[in-house]
Amino acid sequence: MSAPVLLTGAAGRIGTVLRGGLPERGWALRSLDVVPVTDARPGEEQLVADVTDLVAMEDAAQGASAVVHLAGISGESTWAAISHANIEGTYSVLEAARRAGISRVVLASSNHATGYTPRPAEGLLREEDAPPRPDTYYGVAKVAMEALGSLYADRYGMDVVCLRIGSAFPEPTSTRMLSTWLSPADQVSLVDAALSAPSPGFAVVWGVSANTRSWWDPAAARALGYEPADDAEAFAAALIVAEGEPDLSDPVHRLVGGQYTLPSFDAEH
Ligand code: 15L
Repeated sequence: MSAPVLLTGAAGRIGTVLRGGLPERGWALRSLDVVPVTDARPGEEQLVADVTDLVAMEDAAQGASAVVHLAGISGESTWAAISHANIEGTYSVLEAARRAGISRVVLASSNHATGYTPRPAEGLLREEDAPPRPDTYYGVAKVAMEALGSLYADRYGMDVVCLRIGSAFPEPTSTRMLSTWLSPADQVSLVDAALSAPSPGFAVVWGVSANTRSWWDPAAARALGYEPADDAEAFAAALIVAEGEPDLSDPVHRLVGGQYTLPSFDAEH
């Protein structure tokens, strides 16, 4: 068996999907979370640790071939909580990987790193045309994640792939997600590509399915070898009956971060 990939946040929503799908793509997993994962998959190693504990993470990283870092708070919260779990946590994961001699890290960034970026008047939005423009403290932590990834790639020669994930849910539940959905199968394909791409260096790519209504340029992710299979359009009719056609002058549809950009959006969401 090949050396395992260390998967942080393994008990979470995306972690659970990856634990199901990555082994079928040939990846052995060392699953880590701050809470125990409730089921054991054949061949899977399991660890309980807090990603902000650098000593524990150094131990966890020993002998791993790569890291997929998902752990952290998955939406808006207080500055104290976000800066600890999401910024300190990402630092600790990257530093532990470096000390363990791991040369590839895949980071779960988010569209909210660039949430206030408007939809282009025409054409698709490339990652390079969406520099940091966070919509929340959560988004600020994703900007810090991408910056830390850039530092570790440039300074230490590591391959660091940042996935600006859209809406990773079993199915789209709003008309915004007709553009931003990343299906479970495509979550697996995207991470598989980020782990497999030869020498990506530092890369930032959108994490989105092949949605008919997507306005985020898929070219950079595809260049890694990602081949999305799903399209949220299959859910469009029912969602449009419920919500109406998306109004592109509404910030929810006009800005990358959707409802996170609204003044009324806060840690309660
Ligand atoms: C995210 O980054 C969140 O983790 C998720 O809960 C959704 O809010 C998603 O973005 C989204 O933009 O739909």
